[in-house]
Amino acid sequence: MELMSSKRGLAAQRCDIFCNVVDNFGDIGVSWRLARQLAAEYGYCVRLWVDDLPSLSRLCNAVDASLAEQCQRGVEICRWRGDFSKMRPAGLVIEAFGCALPESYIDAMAELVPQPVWINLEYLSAEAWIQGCHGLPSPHPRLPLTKYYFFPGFTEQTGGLLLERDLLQRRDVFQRDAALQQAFWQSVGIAMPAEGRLKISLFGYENAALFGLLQAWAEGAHPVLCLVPEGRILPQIGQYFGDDAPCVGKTYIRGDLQVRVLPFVEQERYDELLWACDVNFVRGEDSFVRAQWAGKPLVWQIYPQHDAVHWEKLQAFGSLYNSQLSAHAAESVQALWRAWNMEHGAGQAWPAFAAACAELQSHAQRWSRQLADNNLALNLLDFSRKIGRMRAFEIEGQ
Ligand code: TRH
Repeated sequence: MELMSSKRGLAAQRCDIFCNVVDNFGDIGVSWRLARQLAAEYGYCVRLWVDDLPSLSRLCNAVDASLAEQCQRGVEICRWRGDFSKMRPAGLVIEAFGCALPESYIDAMAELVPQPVWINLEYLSAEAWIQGCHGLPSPHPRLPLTKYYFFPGFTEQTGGLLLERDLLQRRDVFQRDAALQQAFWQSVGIAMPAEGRLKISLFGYENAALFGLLQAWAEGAHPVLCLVPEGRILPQIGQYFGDDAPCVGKTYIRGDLQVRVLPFVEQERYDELLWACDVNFVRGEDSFVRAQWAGKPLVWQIYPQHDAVHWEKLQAFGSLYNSQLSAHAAESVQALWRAWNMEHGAGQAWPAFAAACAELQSHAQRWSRQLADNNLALNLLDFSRKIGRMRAFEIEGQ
């Protein structure tokens, strides 16, 4: 690790990302994705400071959770430590989701000239108010430092969404190429699903609406293959099929429904699951965005917040996403999303959604292309350069 030998000048193109894992995989999922992209596509030397390495090792199996420092996929991964006073901060500092930087690191930032660009990467929301808050400064109460709020989002007035440079191209190749799809299915231990079977990936939190939904699939008009990555919803899958030890590799069958339990795969491979399915149930933030890039109909289980503000977020995204759909398709999406998030009535809402799938499919493709022009990593670097130029100008003027 580099010591703070000089207080003048910043090493070029270095970025520190700080991630405090609150729960699940969203915080680290977004931080890891951004870190990889800044390193691979923009040549940044990225250090990712994370307080929960076991969670990261689920997204990238090569990560050894016992190591304090290691390099994976071009990113220096460091265990979040107590004392940062001897650390030279990078020129670009990203605090993921307001995770509160260590005081000793903030003090070190304040001593640098020019100061690092300090960005708080916020949670994603489609609510209109974020457009007015995106890019706003927040002066430090004690030190001569400013932090900037950077809001991901769906409109041009926001920071956009994380999207790797070649993702949509790779998706299109995959979706056209049966051999690639076959290789994917094989890699998760499944023979290429038969034509005409609706493939549904199901990644979610515990949800009481699951039983009705599974019943609707079992009794429905189309044969369904449901792929469930190992995780929080799995015990309920077991409960529905009368198995108190559901685990990876198991298959359950009822009526026209077949359920397969998949391993939790590495982050890059999860995209392939989304691309290979016809409908994707996703949750939180990062899988929700990836499902949009997959260009397939999706059902979003929003991360529930105790003050219920998630309902407004769900509504805000629904209004944007559904505005380009016919009335009956929009209604079917709204009804299933509401039922899934209310944990009641998803089975009843399913048939209308399934009937609208052809329209939802073309809409999902259009939607992904429409969003692709607003690239978060690019916007973030442009923003940080703008702040950097402003700083240099201020110093010159002193
Ligand atoms: O895991 P999530 O529910 O994460 C969160 C957190 O709860 C967080 O605190 C909250 O603020 C946020 O949601 C809104 O859902 P998310 O965001 O979809 O993250 C899941 C990550 O796991 C994502 O990067 C995709 C990845 N993943 C894999 O890498 N392999 C897999 O097999 C699966 C199913 C997911």
